[in-house]
Amino acid sequence: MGAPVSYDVVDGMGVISIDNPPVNALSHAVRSGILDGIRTAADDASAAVVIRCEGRTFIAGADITEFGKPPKDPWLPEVVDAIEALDKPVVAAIHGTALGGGFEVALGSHYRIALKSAKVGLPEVKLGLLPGAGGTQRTPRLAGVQAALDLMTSGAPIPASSAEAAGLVDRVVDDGLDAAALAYARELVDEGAACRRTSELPPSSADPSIFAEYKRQLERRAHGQLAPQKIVDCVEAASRLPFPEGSIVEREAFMACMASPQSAGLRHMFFAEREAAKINGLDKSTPLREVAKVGVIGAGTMGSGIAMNFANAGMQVYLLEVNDDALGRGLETIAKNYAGGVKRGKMSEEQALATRERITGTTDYADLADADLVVEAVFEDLGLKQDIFERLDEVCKPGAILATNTSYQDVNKIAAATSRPADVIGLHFFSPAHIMKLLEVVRGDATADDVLATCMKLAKAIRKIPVVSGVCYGFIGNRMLQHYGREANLCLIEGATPETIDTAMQQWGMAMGPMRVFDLAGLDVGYKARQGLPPEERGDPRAFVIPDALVEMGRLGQKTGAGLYTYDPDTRDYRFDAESLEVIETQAKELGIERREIDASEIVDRLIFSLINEGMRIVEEGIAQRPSDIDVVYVYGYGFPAWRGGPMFYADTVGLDEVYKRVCEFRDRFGEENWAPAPLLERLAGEGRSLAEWASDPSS
Ligand code: 3H9
Repeated sequence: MGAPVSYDVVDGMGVISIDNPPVNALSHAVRSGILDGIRTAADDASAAVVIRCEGRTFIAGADITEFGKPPKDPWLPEVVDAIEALDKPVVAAIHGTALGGGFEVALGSHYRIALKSAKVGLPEVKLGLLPGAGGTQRTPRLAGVQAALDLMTSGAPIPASSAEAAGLVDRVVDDGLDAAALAYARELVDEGAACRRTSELPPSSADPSIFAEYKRQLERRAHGQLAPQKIVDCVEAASRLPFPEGSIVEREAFMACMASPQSAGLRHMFFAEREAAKINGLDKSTPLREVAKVGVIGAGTMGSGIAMNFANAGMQVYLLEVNDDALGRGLETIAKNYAGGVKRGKMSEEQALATRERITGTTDYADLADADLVVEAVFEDLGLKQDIFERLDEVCKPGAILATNTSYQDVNKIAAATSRPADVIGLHFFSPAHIMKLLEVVRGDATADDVLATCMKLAKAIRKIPVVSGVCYGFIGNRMLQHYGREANLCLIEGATPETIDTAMQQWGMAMGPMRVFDLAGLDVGYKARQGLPPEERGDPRAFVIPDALVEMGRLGQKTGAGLYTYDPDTRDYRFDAESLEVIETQAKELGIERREIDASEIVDRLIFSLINEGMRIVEEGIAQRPSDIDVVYVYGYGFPAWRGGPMFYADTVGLDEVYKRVCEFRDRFGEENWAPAPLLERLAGEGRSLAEWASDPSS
């Protein structure tokens, strides 16, 4: 392998080229190479220097795989300072994305030129970190305090044109970046332009009260997270202190973040998300099927949202319903959603119209004859789904992928209704389907490799994060959720209130407490499912008598203005009312339960450890390919805090012996039926091994 950084003199300019696929991350070799290039340029006859990259992008940041390992000189701050200190103009030429440490290299350069299609950003916060190579000190000096805070605490990249407007980029070109960068360098030399050193600018002035206020806002938007708060401290330092002193504040804050479990969790999630897209045992050269035309069956909330995903990605969609009324309602929902997107500034009126027009409503299966993929999204009735698949088998062209959006039903039984089970797969979207990132891709026993590979690729095209699941009741996410939901309901009847449960879980980091989630989803959903089962199959009555009683009173949840909480019809503000409390107390009394105080730690442990225990079974059975896939499901589908790394990573941070001990305590208190420890948990705890160690060799 050649060196990842080269230095050449082109037209009298020193050119430092970085070629470190796939994203030119700042590995040790790259940092050393850039420093060598700068030192060479300092001593040669070049008039100025251009820093550029090969491949699809400018530097995408520090090499995340090196985090957690012993640091090796030169550190990035040293490299960036050396760039800035050079006595000849340095121009950074940006294409693709200049992110994190990559953008800091550009900020250390004296001038920045970017392709119009490029984006720049400081996304360290998404890894529980902050820019650690001068970014927190240089950004506010160039763009002002407010813009710097927004850029760094959101972590969202901005287009080159916005960066230019903010003073972070000097020139934007449509194409021909290399030539334009050389010409820019020549121009600077001819003009005798100064080596513009951002570190020499005075501290960026700001009203000191802005920082406390910004921190308060972050407490709401990024509750419990360390890095965003530390970013504010660093920017505050940049508004007050000379650069070298501000840099010391930055370094200390960076090290504190790097050592935090939050960053470890978020870094785990970064790799888990990318790992989830990989299918064990599947040949990388598996040919893919082409998907340009998609059919969606069912224009309810799910079907409409699913249709939007494909239309947004430029595909032609046929949305099928049984009659014109139902179809009209679905198309109306879609129109409303797009209008909302326009209102929120997500797309222009024209874009919304053009995208909507890619969705055609139909009541005729013949319109699906030439679809490359059909997604069924009707309600959860196995017989109905099997009828639909029988019909699809008759009308669809050979090679069409036939997918079901079922949340619970047996994909193998649905596939068996067709003469082509190899073409059948589960594509389980999460509500609202046009927004939620997660897609469970359910591999049936007969699903063909190319169908699976095509769906994984397609998921990326529609901007979803796919996770493969085997077939079982509820797949990965909902199978685990049953246990979480059961414990939440048991805490409720045993003595907690909806508020104490939700507060405990939200304080711990869940995006929304389970009681509000139940109300949002509708208490009638579980009620109807239970009514369809004989009483002996409904499970532990203590876990459902309260929601059932509320449903029978007409309190179905948010949609009827009351469920476990009552809701303000205009603001959707919620509060716990006396009627709900009465239902809870009456049901407890009827089952002979004496209600007691339940503290937050018991609530959190019961809910989270029940998830983990079931997750252990799911990995051992091979329903999930690896523990980290479960983490992706929970973070992107169920509002689990990413900074805790998902439930399985969290289990390792607690220690499996501790998790096992707690599960055994709950088994002894609450019974074997709900709390039998998963065999894998018991074994690994006994062996003193972590789940991560086991995952690296699951046969051991
Ligand atoms: C930082 O810079 C700290 C500094 O401030 C201070 C230091 C002192 N390192 O995402 P993709 C791999 S913190 C190592 O699928 P895309 C990735 O794992 C860093 N590896 O491609 C994957 O590997 P595989 C701040 C990295 O086109 C492959 O590249 N920077 C890194 O969809 C392709 O990735 C960031 O947080 C990395 N930095 O998206 C940027 N980045 O093929 C993080 C990627 O084996 N990166 N890989 O699975 C991204 O946001 C996206 O990767 C990017 C490309 C937008 C660049």
